[in-house]
Amino acid sequence: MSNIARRGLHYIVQRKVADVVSKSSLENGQNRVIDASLSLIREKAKLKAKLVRNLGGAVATSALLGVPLGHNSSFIQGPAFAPPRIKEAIWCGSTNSTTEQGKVLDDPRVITDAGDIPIQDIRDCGVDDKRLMDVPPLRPLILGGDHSITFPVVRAVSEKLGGQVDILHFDAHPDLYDDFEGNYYSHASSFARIMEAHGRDQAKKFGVELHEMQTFAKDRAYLENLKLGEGVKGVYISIDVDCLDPAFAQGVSHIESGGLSFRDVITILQNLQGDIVGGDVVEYNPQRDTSDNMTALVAAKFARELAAKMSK
Ligand SMILES: [Mn+2]
Repeated sequence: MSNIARRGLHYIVQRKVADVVSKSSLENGQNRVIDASLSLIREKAKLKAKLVRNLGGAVATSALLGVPLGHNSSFIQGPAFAPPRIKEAIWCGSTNSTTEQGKVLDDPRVITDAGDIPIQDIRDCGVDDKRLMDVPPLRPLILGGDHSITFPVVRAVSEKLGGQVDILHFDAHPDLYDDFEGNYYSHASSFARIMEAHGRDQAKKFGVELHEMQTFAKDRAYLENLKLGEGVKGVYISIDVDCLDPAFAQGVSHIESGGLSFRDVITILQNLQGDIVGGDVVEYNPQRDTSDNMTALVAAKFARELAAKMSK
C-alpha cells in the first residue's frame, strides 16, 4: 500500500470518529461560538458608547445593529442578506455624508455601528431568538432582516426603559396575524406579538390607530403633525421598506402597488415630535433589487434620516 492510500484510510477512520460526536458536545461548542460573537458585539457597543461620551454633548446616539434574520419570512427569502448591503449604502461615497437637516454622519455621536448579530449560529444551535434581547445598544437602530425582529427589539427596549413605548409603524401590511402559516413568530405576526392582538377589531381594542393608503390624502395633514410618546417612555419607529410604492422600492419580497412615496414617509418622520428610543428598517430584499442596488440606497436613506432624528 502506498503512503497516499494509507493516509486516505487514516482520514476515513478519523471522519468516522467525528461523525459519532455527541449532540451535547456539538451544542456546547456552538454555544461558545455564539457567546463569543455576542460578547464581541457588547464590547464593541461599550467602546463606541465610551467614545461618544468622551466626545461630549450627546444625549442620544443611534447604534446600528444588523440582524440578518430571514427564517421568519414567507413567500420568498432574501431579507437575511440585507444588513451588509444597507450598511454599504449608508457609507457609500456616491451620496452626501450629511442628512437632509444637516447632521454629519461621520460624527459617531450621530450614528455608530455595533456590528451584526450572528443569526445563522443562533439558528443552527436551536437558540430561541429571544437571546437577541440580551444585546441591545441603548438606542438601537436595527437593520433587518425580516420584520419578526421588531417584537424582541421592542420588548427589549420597553424592558430596558421600564415601561411602554408608542410605536409608529410604516408598512404595506399590518403584520397582525396571530400566526402565519403556522409560525407564531412570523414576520407577518410581529405586531400581533407586540400587542397580542389580531385583526382590525383587536387593533381598535388595543388602541392601534390604522391609516390606510386609500384615505392617506385625507389623513396627510394629521400624519405630518404627529406628536407621540407622551405619557410613555418614548417612540419606536418601524419602517418596512414595502410601505413604499414599488416605483420607489422594488427590492422587497411583497410588492404592493399604491404605496407611499419616499417623501411622504420622510416628511412624517421629520415633522414627528417625540423622543425616539429605537427603530428599525426591515424587509429589504437584495435578491429582488435592481442591478445597481437602488432599494439598498432607499433603505440606507431611511436609516440615515432615522439616525439623524434619534440622535441629539
Ligand atoms: Mn410589509
